[in-house]
Amino acid sequence: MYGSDKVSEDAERTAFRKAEKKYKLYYDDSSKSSRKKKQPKQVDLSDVLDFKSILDSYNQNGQLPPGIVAVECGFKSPVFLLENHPGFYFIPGALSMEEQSKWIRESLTSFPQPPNRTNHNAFYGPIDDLFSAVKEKNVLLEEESSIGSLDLGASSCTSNEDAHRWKFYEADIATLRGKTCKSVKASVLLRKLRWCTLGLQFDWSKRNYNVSLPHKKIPDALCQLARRLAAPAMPIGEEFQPEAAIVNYFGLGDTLGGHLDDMEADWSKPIVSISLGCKAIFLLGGKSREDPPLAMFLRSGDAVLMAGEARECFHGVPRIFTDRENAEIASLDLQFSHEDDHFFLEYIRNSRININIRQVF
Ligand SMILES: O=C(O)CCC(=O)C(=O)O
Repeated sequence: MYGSDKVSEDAERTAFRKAEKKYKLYYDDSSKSSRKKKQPKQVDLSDVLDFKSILDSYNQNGQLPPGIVAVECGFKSPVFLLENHPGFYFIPGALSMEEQSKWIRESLTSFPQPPNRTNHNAFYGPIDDLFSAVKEKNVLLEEESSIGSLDLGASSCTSNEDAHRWKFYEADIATLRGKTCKSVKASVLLRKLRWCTLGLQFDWSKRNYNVSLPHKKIPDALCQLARRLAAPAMPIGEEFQPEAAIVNYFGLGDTLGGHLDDMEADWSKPIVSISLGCKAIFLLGGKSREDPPLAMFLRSGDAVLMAGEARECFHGVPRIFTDRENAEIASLDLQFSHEDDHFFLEYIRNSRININIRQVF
């Protein structure tokens, strides 16, 4: 599904593509030439379904817009279903602030740790302790194998599949050595982190789960959370078995093109999808890209389940909002108000994280 922004001319014309283009971040041409900060083009958001305001009015007067059904499933808020999209469940505010903060921290520290793979593996090989390296302002340098490595100041060691070797160095050592070898700041690598995989590792090139790749089990606490969230969409008497998860990281302007999640054997089991950080627009289409998708906001702490027929529906994320007014992360800010949490705060103020957990077999 990554790279699916590269679409053929035909795909440009589909209803799904049109909606993606409608909500994608574009900048105002008029501000381009001026010295002023680029201004995002205004976009009409009046068609975007807002489950937060639907919940507010439901709590006040018990009314729901046509086509939306509310079900009590033991969460703090009702779960919303869409009559036109059987198998789709929206759980507003499913995660407490503490849970959100916990999973943001894990997504930036433990989740991208080897043997979990990230989008950086293909080029740099496994990278240890990226987030610590960001805090230390370290720089990743490519070792020149012919002259061996300098041991000075190396804080971690990595090697990729092509036997290139990369190590983090303190910035001043990197400045000296960087004249003769390739280098990249840890902060740049974090900004360019797009995904990591937990549990069974997904092989993007073959679009399947490669059970022979080394992997760690999904942490128990995340499995428990996923089981609790999945319950409304599970076949009666069965419990969700989390076997793999993909963590998506979005920065300003990043999108996830329309796609299907069809690599799992049994589509009756839901995909549990958790939103953290800045607010986003999610598009839920139909079985064909020609079906006009429904746009909805996803806020930090919301969870979505896609099971059964909804598993056959195209979906994607054309937009995240990082401006203060639209990102809606004021309460999350407070969770990271301690000085030591400065790096988490800086990251999440401009980013969104999605953790989607799957039962593969
Ligand atoms: O970011 C999201 O909310 C959706 C993620 C998704 O669709 C996926 O990873 O398959």
